[in-house]
Amino acid sequence: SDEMGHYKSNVRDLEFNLFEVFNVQDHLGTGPFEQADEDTARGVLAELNKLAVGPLADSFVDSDRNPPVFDPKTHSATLPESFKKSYQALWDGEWYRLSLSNELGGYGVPPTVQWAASELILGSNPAAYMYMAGPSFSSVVFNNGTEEQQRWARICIDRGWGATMVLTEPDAGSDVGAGRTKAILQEDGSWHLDGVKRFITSGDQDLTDNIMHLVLARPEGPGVEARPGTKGLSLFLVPKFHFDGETGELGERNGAFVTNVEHKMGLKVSTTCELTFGQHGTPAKGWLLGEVHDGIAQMFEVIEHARMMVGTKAIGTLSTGYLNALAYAKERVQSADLTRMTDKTAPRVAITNHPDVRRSLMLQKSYAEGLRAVYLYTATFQDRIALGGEDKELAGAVNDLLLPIVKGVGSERAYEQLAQSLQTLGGSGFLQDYPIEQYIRDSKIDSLYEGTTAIQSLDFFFRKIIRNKGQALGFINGEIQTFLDNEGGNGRLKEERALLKQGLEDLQGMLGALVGFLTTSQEDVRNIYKVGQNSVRLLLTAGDVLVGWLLLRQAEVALAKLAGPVSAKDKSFYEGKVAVASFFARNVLPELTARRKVAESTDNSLMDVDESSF
Ligand code: ST9
Ligand code: FAD
Repeated sequence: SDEMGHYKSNVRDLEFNLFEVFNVQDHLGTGPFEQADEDTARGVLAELNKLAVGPLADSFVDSDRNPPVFDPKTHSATLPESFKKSYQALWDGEWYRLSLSNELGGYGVPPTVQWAASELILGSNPAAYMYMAGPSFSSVVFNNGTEEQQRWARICIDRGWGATMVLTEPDAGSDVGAGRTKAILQEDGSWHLDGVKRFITSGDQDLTDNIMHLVLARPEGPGVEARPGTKGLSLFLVPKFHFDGETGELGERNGAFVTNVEHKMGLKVSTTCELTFGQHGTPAKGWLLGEVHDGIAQMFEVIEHARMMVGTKAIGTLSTGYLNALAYAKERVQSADLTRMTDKTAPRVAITNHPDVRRSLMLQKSYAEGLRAVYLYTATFQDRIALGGEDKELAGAVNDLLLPIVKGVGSERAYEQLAQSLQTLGGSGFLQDYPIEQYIRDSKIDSLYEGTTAIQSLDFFFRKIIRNKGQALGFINGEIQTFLDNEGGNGRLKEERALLKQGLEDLQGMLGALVGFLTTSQEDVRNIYKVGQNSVRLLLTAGDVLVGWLLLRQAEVALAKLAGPVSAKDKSFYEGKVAVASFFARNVLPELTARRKVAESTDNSLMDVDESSF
């Protein structure tokens, strides 16, 4: 399996989403996407796919077994040669341009197509994608920076420098506002940073000549007002090496040093660094981004993008996990067909014939393809934002609502279902001869960083639903309702549509219960705990409704295609779409009724259990 390369992509399904379900070709060639037409988009996927299944995937295993080496004397991390080759191939293809605006050298490709392309990199070699994020970080610097900082952003892009997002400290993880790293104003207008950050992705590496750290710190100085929590944080640009702001030529080493590289469960080639500022005899000089104290909001421009990236990474990994399991199952012969279980002379069959293997494979397919549809559906709202039409504001709110689902549900279901992919291989799944054990290790991080699942669920309920007054949620609800009323599908999928209707009602009921807890918390503050007990349940349930709905939308498209002439390959593909939508509706959606009952009957007995009794 190593010779073949680990990565099994699904370009057919990406194209199905883009051009048959969401019809992104309708706005290609217009406005900001003037440079790109459907052929360009298909060409991007085809070209990148070659790289993803080939040179990019090549170092996936080696760089897990031979992870980066940290030298504490020089504060530097050295990456494995195999990985550097993969990275170089990605960089040389100039794929970083995909996510840049036209102004900064981009290709005018819409977010939908960008994310579809990103899945191919993230499924093949996610760390390479992250090391290549310097140019996208530079766009945030460009959008928020002073004129001088905009020049720096261009230098970062032209020279291919790396970049990091630096929030976390030992005592400030989920609670970013607890951060203590300081930035002290200097007479020349720069700032000296002082403190220790940890878990910083790409904090050091030997792929790029320089690294631009985007650091949240607490400003101190005359006229600077100190404020508690996240609102008292500012964003500073702290380069690894100083550089000439006109030419980009490198100067002295700045005083931000990597003081440790963590040993991890997975995603080992992505360095996770302790970063110490100003404690090694050299000041760590930084510059305030845009000369305004608005750090957390500026950083959230990066975070929103990174959360979308993490969800897409998880979903891309699940997809290749499922396709590896499927390929194995088709070849593996074991046991007789269940109908002949008592006949000891019966022929042995491929395990795809066993009902339980089929159940598991179809559930993997449900989440791999359903969640792919969820992240691409989300990206359609990013397209609308970029197009800047009248519905731009609503599109922004809907994108915000969907991000915790892409990130939180994507990562949780991917990890859960990858365990099923491994199970499909029997004992062989446990071996390092196959990629699935590494997929599981590499994707576990996705439910942890960029805000844990619990944090995503609180964001979803309090910020994206309550604070938004249900506007974005109401919009999606309307979309699903319209779908239910239209009765598409050539008279088929009736029962499935009824199951989706019930699922949507269960979600509404669950949400109603949580809103009730929130309302009554004004009289009894402890009622808010009942929201906290159910927020992850709500998030996962919303994810299941979206998966169920989008799979059924896909099935309707597939049925329409099947009514006309189709190739044998497309026939299988479309029949698979109908089968997976029906399976998910019948096997998963009915579970939502039980979950709703659990939520509705929540009391606070859990909160009354003494800690010593756990
Ligand atoms: C990390 C990195 O884990 C992992 C991988 C890195 C890979 C790097 C490569 C990435 C490649 C892609 C990057 C591309 C770059 C971009 C390109 C773009 C073209 N939405 O609720 P409040 C803001 S890094 C937007 O009171 P608390 C907002 O300004 C570490 N904004 O919060 C708000 O003010 P207002 C990740 C939001 O109670 C303000 O925050 N760490 C949102 O003070 C305060 O809000 C985490 O993710 C939002 N959803 O603090 C931390 N939410 O309300 C997780 C808040 O006035 N913890 N704001 O608008 C949290 O998220 C917490 O909820 C908290 C709470 C820190 C926000
Ligand atoms: P904690 O916040 O201590 O959480 C522990 C547990 O408590 C979790 O289960 C959490 O869900 C739960 N919990 C905490 N608060 C609440 C709450 N209010 N309600 C309910 N449950 C709660 N950070 C960066 O700044 N830049 C990076 O590049 C970066 N890369 C990383 C790479 C890796 C490999 C890792 C492991 C981490 C990285 N991080 C990075 C840090 C990452 O974002 C944090 O680990 C994450 O935000 C969680 O913080 P924590 O680890 O301190 O966990």
